[in-house]
Amino acid sequence: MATDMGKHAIPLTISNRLVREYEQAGVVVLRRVFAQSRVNAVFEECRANLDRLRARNAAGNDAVVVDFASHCLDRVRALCRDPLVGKIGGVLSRSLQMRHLVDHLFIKEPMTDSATPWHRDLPFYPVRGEQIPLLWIALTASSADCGGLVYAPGSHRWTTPKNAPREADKRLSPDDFKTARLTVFELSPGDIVVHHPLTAHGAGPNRTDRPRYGLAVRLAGDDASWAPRPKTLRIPEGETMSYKGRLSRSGLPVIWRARSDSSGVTDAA
Ligand SMILES: O=C(O)CCC(=O)C(=O)O
Repeated sequence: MATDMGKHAIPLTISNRLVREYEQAGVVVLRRVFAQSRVNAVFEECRANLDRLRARNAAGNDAVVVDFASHCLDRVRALCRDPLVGKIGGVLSRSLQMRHLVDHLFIKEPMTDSATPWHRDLPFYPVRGEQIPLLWIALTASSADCGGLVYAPGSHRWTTPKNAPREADKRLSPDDFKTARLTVFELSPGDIVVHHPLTAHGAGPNRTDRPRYGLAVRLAGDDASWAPRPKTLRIPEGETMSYKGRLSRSGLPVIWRARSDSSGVTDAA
């Protein structure tokens, strides 16, 4: 008799409806995935290490962007590699496993002037594929007034010559959005927005007296292959790989496998 030895249920139900919404809009939100107490502890860890994080700031302006905060902060690493994170990315992108590719901590302290320019993520990645979702985990409340992410739903499917993603066109022009319907999600700590690697997004400044912290966890699934190009993100775990190598040859950790997760996808709304 077959047994489920080695399997365990990850306590989160993701509906087929949400999977279809992700496929159509290229962006969805999941509410209260992580307990506020856990997310607050991650926020406190970041706050306590703010000077160290500022020293690694890749933003070049008054926002703080830290590549691989998971390499230096324990609670951040545990959150990035939580199987729940992998499951969300895996189920939504219909991948049977998920690797932790890279993470970025995005900090906008009160009265941060800098906006995040409109862009798509895929041209910045040294990988190719469709199953490369990003989970943006709200560590604080986030909304339009404090620099919450703004999305152009459906933009991952733009295929007209003007809007087609071009290698050289990492930054998108405001003209690309003239006819787009834009969405900003009001997020509480522990909520997660998931977007497709070609969904166009940006974020405004933080004009409030509240900090806005978000942890962007980038995942790589079954169809992701290694494709480093000039001016893409540096991912140390992939550097020994040959061009177009399978990610199974990289040191990138697998954080979720469908076959070890006994909970399924449900048709519940
Ligand atoms: O949080 C932000 O301001 C920007 C996040 C972003 O653009 C990304 O994760 O790709």
